Amino acid sequence: MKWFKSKTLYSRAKRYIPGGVNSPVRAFRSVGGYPIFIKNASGSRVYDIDGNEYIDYVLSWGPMILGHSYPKVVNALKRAVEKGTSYGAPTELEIELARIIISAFPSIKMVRMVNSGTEATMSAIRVARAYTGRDKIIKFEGCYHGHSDGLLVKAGSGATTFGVPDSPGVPRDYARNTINLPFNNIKALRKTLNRVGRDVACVIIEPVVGNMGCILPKDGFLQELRAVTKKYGIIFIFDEVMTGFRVAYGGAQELYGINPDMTCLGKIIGGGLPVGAYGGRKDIMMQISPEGPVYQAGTLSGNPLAMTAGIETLKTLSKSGIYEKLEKRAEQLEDGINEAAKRAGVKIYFSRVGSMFCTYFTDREVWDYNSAKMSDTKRFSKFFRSMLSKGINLAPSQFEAGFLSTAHTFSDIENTIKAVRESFRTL
Ligand code: HOZ
Repeated sequence: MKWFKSKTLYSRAKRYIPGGVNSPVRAFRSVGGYPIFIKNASGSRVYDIDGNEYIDYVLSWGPMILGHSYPKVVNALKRAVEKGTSYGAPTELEIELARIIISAFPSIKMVRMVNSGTEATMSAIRVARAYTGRDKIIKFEGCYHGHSDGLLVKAGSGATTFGVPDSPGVPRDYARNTINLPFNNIKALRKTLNRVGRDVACVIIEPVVGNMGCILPKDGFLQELRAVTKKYGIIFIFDEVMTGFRVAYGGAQELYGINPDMTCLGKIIGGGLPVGAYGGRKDIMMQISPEGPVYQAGTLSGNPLAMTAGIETLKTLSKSGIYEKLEKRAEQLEDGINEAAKRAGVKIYFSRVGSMFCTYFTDREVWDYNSAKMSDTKRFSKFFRSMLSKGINLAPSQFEAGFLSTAHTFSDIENTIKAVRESFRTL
């Protein structure tokens, strides 16, 4: 496989854009080489500028659950674009998307649209602080909730990939109000809450962590979190930017039976267009301006194109059999990768919830940030490069989740497993 054009474009991009990319992990720094520049995408495939074809497991980092260029979404967008691309005024589309979200997530009684997951989490935390009159927040090591100041403390995703989980530029006073605790460790949380429980505005969590690979909550962990946050009057926020409409139609809260106070969404609800949303209990959401005093606004919030793509995507996802189909394909992939590892004698830990997964190169179980960091990232890079050369597009970092779409066929997975077998033999 040749990547001449991508190489040239990357040199050009670096002249104008820091690192040549608009989001750090895309630069391929941790896996070596240069990014492939995408020309177009359709179904389970992406095509690069050099004419190479890949089975895609990045899926724009999650949103494309129906595959790329899903005809219903594309056609609806074509019709919508003719009507104007932004009005900065309310539309019926916003009500429809809000209605669909609220009917899928019983814990959400009201919802506000924004433009990204970062905006959603940042705004939800502001509301939680205003509602409780408290400043401190608790997050978990390796969870990534976007790049707003107070959340870039021991953060996952690119922050972990590049070894700067605590970003310079975040005022110390800000970071001081962020308490970081180990994921899946209820004892550590209890101990902290004993000390400062009444100063904490919210606990924010990725219920399935997709930003240090894919880490599952241990049995009872989320339930315990729900109970202790209630005890201390703390707002419990589920960051379901990745898991919402992904691990189940009603997200991780449906899967694990949790009723958080607030939920953040993004990715899938925009059907591949820039969107985010935060919602939750009515008494909390009524704090938001113009109903209440908490300010949050945005010119492109509720954008008609993003609403249209989101509505069409969620309508399709609500049809029966979709999540069962995703589960079947994901199981096929999991079994194939585990079997290939066994045959090749490569130690891996394959972690998965529904159509979200990660292959760690370690002989231990992965339950938190420290165990995720034990993965052999050099081995991952070698694996990544080998897979890419065989036409399989994985996320270019050990600390990102992989995703499947309804467009991935049985033979796509078979071909992927074949590439995995060959790649494992070379490690
Ligand atoms: N933080 C995103 C995934 N966890 C990466 C976004 C991107 O590079 O597009």
